Amino acid sequence: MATTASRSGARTIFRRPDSNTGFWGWITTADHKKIGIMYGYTAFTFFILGGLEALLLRIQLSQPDNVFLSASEYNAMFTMHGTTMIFLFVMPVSAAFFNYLLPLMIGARDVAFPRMNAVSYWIFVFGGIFLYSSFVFGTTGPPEGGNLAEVASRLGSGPNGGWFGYAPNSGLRFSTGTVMDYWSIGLQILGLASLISSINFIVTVFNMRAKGMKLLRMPVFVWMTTVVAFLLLFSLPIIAVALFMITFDRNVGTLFFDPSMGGDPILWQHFFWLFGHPEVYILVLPAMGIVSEVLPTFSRKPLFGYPAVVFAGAAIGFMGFGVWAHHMFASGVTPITQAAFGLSTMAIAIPTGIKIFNWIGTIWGGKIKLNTPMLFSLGFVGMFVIGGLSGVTHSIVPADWQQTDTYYIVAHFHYVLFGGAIFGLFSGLYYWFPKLTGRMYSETLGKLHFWVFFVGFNLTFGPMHWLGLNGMVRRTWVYAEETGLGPWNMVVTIGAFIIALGVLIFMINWTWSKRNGPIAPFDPWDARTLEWTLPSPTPEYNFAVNPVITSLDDFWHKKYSEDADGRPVRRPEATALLAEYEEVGLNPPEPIHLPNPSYYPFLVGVGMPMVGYGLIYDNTAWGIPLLILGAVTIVGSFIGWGVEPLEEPHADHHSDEPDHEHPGTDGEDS
Ligand code: HEM
Ligand SMILES: [Cu+2]
Repeated sequence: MATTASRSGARTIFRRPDSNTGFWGWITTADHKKIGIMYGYTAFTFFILGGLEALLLRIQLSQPDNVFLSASEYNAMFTMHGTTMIFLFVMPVSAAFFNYLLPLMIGARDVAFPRMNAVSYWIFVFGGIFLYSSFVFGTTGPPEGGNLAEVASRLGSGPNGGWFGYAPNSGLRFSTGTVMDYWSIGLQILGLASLISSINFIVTVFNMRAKGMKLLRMPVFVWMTTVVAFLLLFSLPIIAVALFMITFDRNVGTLFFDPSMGGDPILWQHFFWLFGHPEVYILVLPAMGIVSEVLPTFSRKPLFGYPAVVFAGAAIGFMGFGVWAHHMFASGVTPITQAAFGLSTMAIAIPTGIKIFNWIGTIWGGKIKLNTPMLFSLGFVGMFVIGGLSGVTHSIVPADWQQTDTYYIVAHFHYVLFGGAIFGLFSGLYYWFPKLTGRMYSETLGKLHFWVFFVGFNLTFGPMHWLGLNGMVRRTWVYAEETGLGPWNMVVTIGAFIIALGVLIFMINWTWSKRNGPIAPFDPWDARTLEWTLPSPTPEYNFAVNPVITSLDDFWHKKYSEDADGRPVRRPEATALLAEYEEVGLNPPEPIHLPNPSYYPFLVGVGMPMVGYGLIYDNTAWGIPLLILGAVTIVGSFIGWGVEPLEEPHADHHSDEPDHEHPGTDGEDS
């Protein structure tokens, strides 16, 4: 049975939370699955917000000379739409997948640092709330010395400098209100959350794998998670530095990015894109990992060229750090720079092409089952190819001069991020739904969702290609009737509402099936990875007995052998094996230690916005006190956490022996 915490009392500041259930059970949990679920729901809430912002943008652009949104409202909407989708949806929902699945797929009981994992989540939550509180408290101001009276509604009081926050617009000279402080400090907080979890995932992958799971026996999803964690580890410090500099420029009077005082706004662009391009792979590699699990399962074949897919993923991650200036071809960088970055950008298409080739090889000749996860994965491959090809057109420098800052670019990156990342992530949501909830989703609604998405998506983002090539500029709230861009813009807006309908269908399916769907078996898809050997929903302790792995796709090989032509033949003993998994999985032979809940991760999160508000309002009487209180909360929580043992001594089962089969599960502290 799972550990229930005993009280320690003596050494800790608070009485230790001792319940794994109810409201406080969620707030204080250190269970990677619960944290993953909370990540998922929180991220999805932000997806709805980012989507509503997109719909407002599209209503405004549906006809020429529209007056639905003011310019300042439009600026806040597109900035927060982009910022939300990237930092508050795709990144955290990927973290949700990592959290829930990574330990299950490598045969571990939790991540390496369970409470640190909770810290990441709570910092993310409070960072997101802080960023969005700009709509409540933020102020926009006219440029310094400008006489334009700024009449901003609350809707226009979000950050408004674009998701890339280009200097000098984001500096104090052109943005005298507080909204860009919310942006720069908010992203700093969110970055911290991702940085902490990246370290956690790297340590987990390298130390917590089940016996026999060599690196090249890890599922591709785990591999892509690892690559993403390294990308985060190396790219987030770059934007952290840049955000510190802009925060200092705005609040302390430094002049890093102010050209009139010898600063350099182009420096901001280098910093931002040196982070920003790897970030694109951070967004899309998790989806590539998901697709690499789904395609083989529903093609009933092994992944074609596993080592090539893994290697290509790592190569994409590595090369992703050498292409950033392709975002700056129009900023006046030298011809040599343009040539070099044009070439490196073309080169990155090679490992990407390898992956696509391998996915097609996987489907080729397979016994394909077209249910919902498979449809979304196939959609991913198709849409991602379109986005990738238009991406290659940007690598040709003179062509990019025409395309940059037009809707052609907007079309391109939505094909990659929506057609790619989002389709892949939805594929994963359906695929692992049974493991998560213990029930099956409605296949009819799932397929309907896919087709509505597919049609809506292409109606929305397809026409943006020719709108852009016909001169429709990005980040502009109106266009004139004479441009003739009106009709296609109406089509785009209708498409956006069709996408919204798809999201609605998904939500209905999810909430209904979670309670009323048919009970899910252990292994509904006849899959290949370790999580499918576990009961659905996954029990708190994950593995009743630590698994031992002898090959890639170990579970599959236990169920299937091959005939002379290489076709899979079900082993006669497979049925008995599954029954045994069921029997053991639900009845662990020995009691299992689990990390105990803790208040401190939550409190670390609470401290973050206090510091943020303190920094912004340091000129008021309460600013500095709040900042100090926030800092004390954070540091105090870390100290409290430091003296609190990960696992309380357990009454009925206690062993000081480390678990040799599974180093790290016992005694490892965070
Ligand atoms: C619901 C479907 C979506 C619609 C209708 C939509 C619409 C738009 C539009 C019209 C713009 C351009 C605004 C402008 O330049 O004036 C935009 C920008 C952007 N979108 Fe989306 N979008 C959607 C989903 C997504 C998703 C899923 C992501 C990311 C995963 C995303 C990321 C971005 C980014 C990064 C920008 C750039 C913002 C900026 O220039 O600062 N969008 N979107
Ligand atoms: Cu790029």
